[in-house]
Amino acid sequence: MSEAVVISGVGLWKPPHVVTNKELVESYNAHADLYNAQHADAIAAGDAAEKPHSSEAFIEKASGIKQRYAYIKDGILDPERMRPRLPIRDDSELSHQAEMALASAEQALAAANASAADIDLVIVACAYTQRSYPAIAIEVQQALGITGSGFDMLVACSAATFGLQRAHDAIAAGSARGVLVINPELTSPQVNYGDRDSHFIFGDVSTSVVLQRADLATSTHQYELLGTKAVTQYSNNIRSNFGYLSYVDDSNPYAADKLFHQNGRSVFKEVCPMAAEHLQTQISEVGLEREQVRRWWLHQANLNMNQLIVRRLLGRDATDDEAPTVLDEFANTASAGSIISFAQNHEDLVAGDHGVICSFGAGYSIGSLVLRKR
Ligand code: CO8
Repeated sequence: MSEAVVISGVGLWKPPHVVTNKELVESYNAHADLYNAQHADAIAAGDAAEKPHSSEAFIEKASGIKQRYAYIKDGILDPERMRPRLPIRDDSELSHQAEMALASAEQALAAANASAADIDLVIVACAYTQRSYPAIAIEVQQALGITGSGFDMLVACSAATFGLQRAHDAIAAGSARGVLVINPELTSPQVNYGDRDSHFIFGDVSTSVVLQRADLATSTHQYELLGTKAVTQYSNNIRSNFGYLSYVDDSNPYAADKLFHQNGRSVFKEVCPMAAEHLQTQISEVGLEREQVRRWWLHQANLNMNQLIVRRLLGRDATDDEAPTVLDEFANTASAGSIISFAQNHEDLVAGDHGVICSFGAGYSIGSLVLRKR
């Protein structure tokens, strides 16, 4: 029989800068005015579309987002730039994403009462890595003095839960005693801050989780994984065409299709029922009833989306205690959202309480883990 696996520690690192909806809307509107003035003739001739103004009221009502954190704020609010001014570091320096990763990883190790010697595998799981190789995970592994191996994996918004599943399987199969799963979500360089439909959606953050063989874990708060479930179904409704082929393509490597773009309405309509059904199946598979789940640490893309999913699942609204919201403070942090929710809302559970971590997003991809507090 395979060993029981527990989450023994979690870490959350917030970037130092806050960008409010007000700041973002003011800069976007100034950018739109500039664009419209510069393209006045083309707009009048019907050859270009006018950029309409954004609105704080719309953003909060449509998404529940009030602010987001930025790793680098400089440049984002400049109407003539609309992207962070991220200094490129020398190859000999610690990379930006490794720095973010380390900040949350050290917290997770401390919470797990664990050290580098307890970890055999480092997985960096997120929506983008800043380079193809060497893996950010290997850079972090070296910085922490961990022996064993490390690799990066990209599954957009479900990278964290898919990474946790990989970690669980490695421990259950006996190939690792402890695994560090890190989500350094540096989303701001991929946001099109000049696009009204998506300029407000994302924020930067880093989260980390330590998983261990249950008999080796010594932390105060431990959560046994009763089951993990990951599914994907191809969709073009959330897409970024940025990639290594940009070098051989003579089109603009910075064009809007190279950045995050989506058909948000379709995503909303298609993903909500998929996520509700996935969660229902997942908890049934581990022998639980919906009302036995004490807490839902849901993906944080959109407040209305989460409310709809919970309503479909429970047949009623959930309280914030049952399904905590963090996207008002953090916005959508790609795969880290459900882990932030877990990080901030897990210590009050008592032994025997059940909870579910769940993500959903581009791919489409849905990942979930059923936990029981020990
Ligand atoms: N200000 C004012 N008005 C606006 C704005 C704005 N900023 N944006 C749109 N409007 C207008 C529209 O033009 C539209 O006007 P009209 O009715 O006249 O056509 C009206 O408001 C309504 O627009 P929408 O239909 O687009 O509005 P919705 O109510 O559907 O809300 C949302 C838009 C918030 C995008 C919503 O559809 C949503 O959240 N959908 C789910 C999206 C989602 O979860 N996506 C997942 C993306 S994350 C992911 O998978 C990971 C990717 C990797 C990370 C990427 C990091 C960069």
